[in-house]
Amino acid sequence: MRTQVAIIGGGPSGLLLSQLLHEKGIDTVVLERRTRDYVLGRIRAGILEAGFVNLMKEAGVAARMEAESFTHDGTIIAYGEEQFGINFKSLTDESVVVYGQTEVTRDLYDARDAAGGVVLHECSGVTPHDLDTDKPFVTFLHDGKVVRLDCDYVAGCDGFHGPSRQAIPLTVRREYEKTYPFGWLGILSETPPVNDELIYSSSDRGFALCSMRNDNLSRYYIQCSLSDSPDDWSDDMFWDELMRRIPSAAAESLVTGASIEKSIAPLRSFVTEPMRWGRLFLCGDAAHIVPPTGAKGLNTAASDVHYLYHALTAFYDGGDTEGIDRYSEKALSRIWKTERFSWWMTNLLHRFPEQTEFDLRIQRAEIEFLRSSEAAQRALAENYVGLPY
Ligand code: FAS
Ligand code: PHB
Repeated sequence: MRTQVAIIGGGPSGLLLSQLLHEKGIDTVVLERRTRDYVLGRIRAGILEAGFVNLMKEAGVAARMEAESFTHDGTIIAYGEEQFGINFKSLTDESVVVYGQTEVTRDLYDARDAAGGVVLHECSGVTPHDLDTDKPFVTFLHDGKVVRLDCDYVAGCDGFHGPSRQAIPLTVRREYEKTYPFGWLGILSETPPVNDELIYSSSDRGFALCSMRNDNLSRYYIQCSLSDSPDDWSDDMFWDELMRRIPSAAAESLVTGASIEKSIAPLRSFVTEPMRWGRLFLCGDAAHIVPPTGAKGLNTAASDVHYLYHALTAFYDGGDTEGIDRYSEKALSRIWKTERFSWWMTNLLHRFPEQTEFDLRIQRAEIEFLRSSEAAQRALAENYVGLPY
């Protein structure tokens, strides 16, 4: 087999890159470890920046998103019984879009199918080779056969646990990590959202987030212990705890129901440098992870895709290698800013086991300063709607 760009990973990063390159006549093959149903069964992000939406439009995959998504002009920050709104639209003239990652991934799979794209599922032992030569290739097992895929470039879109990052020698690779002493227990329920905007709530019992997918599909999260498992939490226990962490007015109007998905995600900040080694480019969660507090995971994968898509297009169109040579530097510059914002939002809103009374007073003062300062709200809004690519 041969292609121009071998893409390891059929999640949103890999699929969006494949579709964008296809639009420019650049051939790709996507190698995905899991079945399509498995990939589509993951419930993850829900908030898209305008930059992500524009990339989906550029990829010709935005029709259903534009028909079914919601635009949110702001969000609510709650602390105890207090709450205030942050109006993204008036502060930045930008908004965000509510549309689940599952739907993004489904739309991208459908577009690859419609274009006759090659997306191979249940590929095992995917291994990139000779990345530091001008003849890289990838080997993998598929349908019981060992396959060799020759290519010009390899895009490592294989998430945090994939093989691509490990292919960069430790003598070259630098990793930066911060883990948090808690996770997020999330549920999906076929109930109307408690509010028409998201509620980020900081309470003495811990963080809670009220989000949604549509007007009858809600997504809720509560900060939980890393030793918890979803089975420790019945639906009733979840709803009781959520209601104790949001303002009573919201709790009283909360419509509860059976969970159709329940999972726990650990929180981590992680960046690997560089994001390019020879003919390999890392993209998305393969290179960086953020705590989901700022809704930046999927959106930062999108800016990586933007830089890599333009770099490869410039190379194939006219041999220009400036984008390729500067990919890592440009992607990392934006990545570190989204890491900072996600870290800041997480520290602002969560309870940490080692917090002293002084720390708690400082945390409250930070929230009250945010409430009182247009400049502080504009800083949050600029980051939340998405920093420029
Ligand atoms: P992904 O991990 O989505 O995709 C990588 C793909 O590579 C997967 O399909 C995987 O099966 C495949 N792969 C892995 N190893 C492979 C191998 N050896 N061979 C072939 N394929 C391989 N972000 C938010 O903004 N908000 C959230 O609420 C949120 N919640 C999250 C919850 C969880 C549990 C996780 C893990 C992440 C969450 N994220 C959230 C972040 C998430 O949305 C990511 O940013 C997003 O999935 C990034 O997309 P990809 O880079 O494509 O990585
Ligand atoms: C979600 O709806 O899944 C979601 C929304 C905002 C976040 C994180 C997750 O910050």
